[in-house]
Amino acid sequence: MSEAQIIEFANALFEEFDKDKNGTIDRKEVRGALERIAEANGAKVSEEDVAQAMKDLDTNSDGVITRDEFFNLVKLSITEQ
Ligand SMILES: [Ca+2]
Ligand SMILES: [Ca+2]
Repeated sequence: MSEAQIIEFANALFEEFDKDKNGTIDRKEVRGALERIAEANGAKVSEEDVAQAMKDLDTNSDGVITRDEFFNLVKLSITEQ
């Protein structure tokens, strides 16, 4: 994937997670996203799952995930493969 494709992909994903379109992903929105993924696998989302996802995504620990934080993680997870 080229840099531009990664950004486009991350942007689309961010828009999908950011349900209220306020430019950040909060804990509730993370939970919603996880639940959708879990549902597809017939699994349940626990508080620990949400907490772990927040820890991974919210790198400055201010309780919300900004576009930059999200992009960094998407970039990292794509380029590591
Ligand atoms: Ca939001
Ligand atoms: Ca943050």
